[in-house]
Amino acid sequence: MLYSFRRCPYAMRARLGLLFAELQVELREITLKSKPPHMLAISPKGTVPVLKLPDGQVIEESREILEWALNQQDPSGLLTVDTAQAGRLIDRNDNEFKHWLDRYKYADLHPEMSQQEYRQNGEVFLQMLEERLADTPYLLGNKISIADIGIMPFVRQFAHVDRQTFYALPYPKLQQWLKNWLEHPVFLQAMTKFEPWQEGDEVVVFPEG
Ligand SMILES: N[C@@H](CCC(=O)N[C@@H](CS)C(=O)NCC(=O)O)C(=O)O
Repeated sequence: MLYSFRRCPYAMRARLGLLFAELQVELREITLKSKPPHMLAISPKGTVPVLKLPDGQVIEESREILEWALNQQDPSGLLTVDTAQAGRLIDRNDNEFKHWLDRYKYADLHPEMSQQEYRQNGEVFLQMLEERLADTPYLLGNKISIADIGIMPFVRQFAHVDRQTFYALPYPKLQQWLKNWLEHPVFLQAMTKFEPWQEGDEVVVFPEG
């Protein structure tokens, strides 16, 4: 069972992992303002995504959910890459890029630097992604890997702070990579809308069908 929040990039990462792994889960959409007591009971840190497995094990880090899903089955070969390198890219995303992304997005809450400076700090990571995409359509080569789906939701969030500014930056390969992702059927499926879950609701499965 997955507790998820549609707009959360970490939850998107988990949902993308489940979809590429072709796994189906019971989905409980939440709102961050009103987290279900059962979610907090199984994962007191109170962040989404949270995955509870049938054996009772709880996975409460998006990256671990992504890795767990693809380790169950990986029909598209997202792990058929240098996984250590993929891990380093996701580390940089989570530890470095996310820091600047949050400040860029909520610059008014962090007046120590200007929004432009936050954006430029975030662009160090984007520049590195652009270089990776110079010769291949995906971050680790010619096919989608765990790095692409682990990072894509965060680049999307960065772009959507100010789309006009993002698409005017000198990162044509990255812009195309993001555009392709935004139209990718698996991403569109990951963004299916669900009503917030309440105790007593009928089971919702993800993906549907
Ligand atoms: N390290 C966690 C971070 C998850 C996270 O921070 N999720 C945010 C939403 S995007 C959240 O649930 N925040 C709790 C809150 O805002 O109350 C992971 O990778 O799963």
